[in-house]
Amino acid sequence: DAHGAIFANVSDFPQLPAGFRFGTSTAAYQIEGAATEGGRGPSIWDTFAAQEGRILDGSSGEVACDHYHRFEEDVALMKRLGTKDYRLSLSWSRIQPTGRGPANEEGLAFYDRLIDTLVENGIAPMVTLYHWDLPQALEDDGGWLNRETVDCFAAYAAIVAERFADRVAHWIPINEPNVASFLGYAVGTHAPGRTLLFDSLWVSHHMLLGHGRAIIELRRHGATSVGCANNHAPVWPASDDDADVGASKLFDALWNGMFLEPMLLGRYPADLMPLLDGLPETGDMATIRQPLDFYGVNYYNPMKVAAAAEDAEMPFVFRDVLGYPITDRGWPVVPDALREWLIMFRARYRAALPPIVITESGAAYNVEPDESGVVDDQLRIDYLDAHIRAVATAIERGVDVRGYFCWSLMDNFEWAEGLTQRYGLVHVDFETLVRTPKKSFEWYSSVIAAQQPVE
Ligand code: BGP
Repeated sequence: DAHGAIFANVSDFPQLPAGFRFGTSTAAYQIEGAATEGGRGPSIWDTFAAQEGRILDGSSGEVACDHYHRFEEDVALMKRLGTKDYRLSLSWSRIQPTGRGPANEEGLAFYDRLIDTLVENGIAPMVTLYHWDLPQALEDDGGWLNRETVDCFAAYAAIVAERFADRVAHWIPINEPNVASFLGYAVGTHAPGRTLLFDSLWVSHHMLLGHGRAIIELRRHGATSVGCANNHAPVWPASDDDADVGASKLFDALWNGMFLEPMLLGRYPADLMPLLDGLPETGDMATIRQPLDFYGVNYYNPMKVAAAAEDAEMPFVFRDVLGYPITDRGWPVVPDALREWLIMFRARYRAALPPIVITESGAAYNVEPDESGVVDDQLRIDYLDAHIRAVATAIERGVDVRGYFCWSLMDNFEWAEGLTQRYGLVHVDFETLVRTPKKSFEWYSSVIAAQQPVE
């Protein structure tokens, strides 16, 4: 059994430093549903999911987990889990239905109720402003290719900080700008489904600028702890051949360096300069490089890259990472790569690097309840166990990691995978919307309970 080596055992589970935050993560479009209620405007994910062939099972986020109507039950689950932190995102088009203009009071009121319920239950919200659901009206004007979207995003940031910063300490402007621009605008497997290839680098630049502009507005309106949530994947060359090594370095610069270097150092990686002709405009880098109170890392797996054929559209191709167990999503399970990434990250950026928070980590295992209603997802326990231990080892080696947020609290609408991939600690029956805590829920709960209390 390939999983034997990483089998979970709570009794010898490491103690994380006092005050280490254990949480769960979700995103608005993936759980809320109520897509046409409360004055919410359409987003690019409503449009995309309605297009034939875009979503694996033809589903959408129209109902998803119906969290909009069931958030009290979901907060009660978090409380039972024992997590004192929860990462959620706001639906921009609930708050500004067209992405511009005055706020929709009903949208703000929904988040008031949600945030108040969290706080009353002793759970600190960490709020992401943008987890991929751009108001459709902004996309109609060019979306993130249009620099004006950055101004709109800054105005939205001001609205939400003014309303919620009295109760929300931790803020993240944009979830995974690399995934949003690469999948959304370069290859088109995510909304808005555009296939601009390298012309999508303007999207990346505008998202980075949005990150900086939003942070300025968040702080101006009272936010005290602001970070990011960048997806990082160690990139491995498929072979020692110069061509494969070169292709993997280029992809590493595009996937990892293109976002972290502007945020931390105020410059693009040197390897990308030939591709970035005309970028950036003077002054943008100073705006992008805002001091960060924490650096959020979303980690799933390493990637393997080879050189593409000469006539290919992109100079790199992806290869399977072999020799490891895989999740039901087909992604390799490599906890060592997380530990190595964290140690490398600190070694390379030292003083420029704020404390790290793992803002997402988790796996898809599609286990259903058995006859007695038990969801025995031992493989998720093994996955989380090994990845939290990897974080603990990195901390022992001097990396300052302050928290771990499991993706996800509950099974949800997993973008292009629709409802086919289950990442939750809580099982959701998408017919009845009944929630069932899985075995991994009980395990995570006991890990948290076994940690030393903060003095
Ligand atoms: C991350 C996203 C999450 C979540 C996760 C799982 O990139 O931030 O929102 O969806 O990936 O990926 P997928 O839904 O493709 O299986």
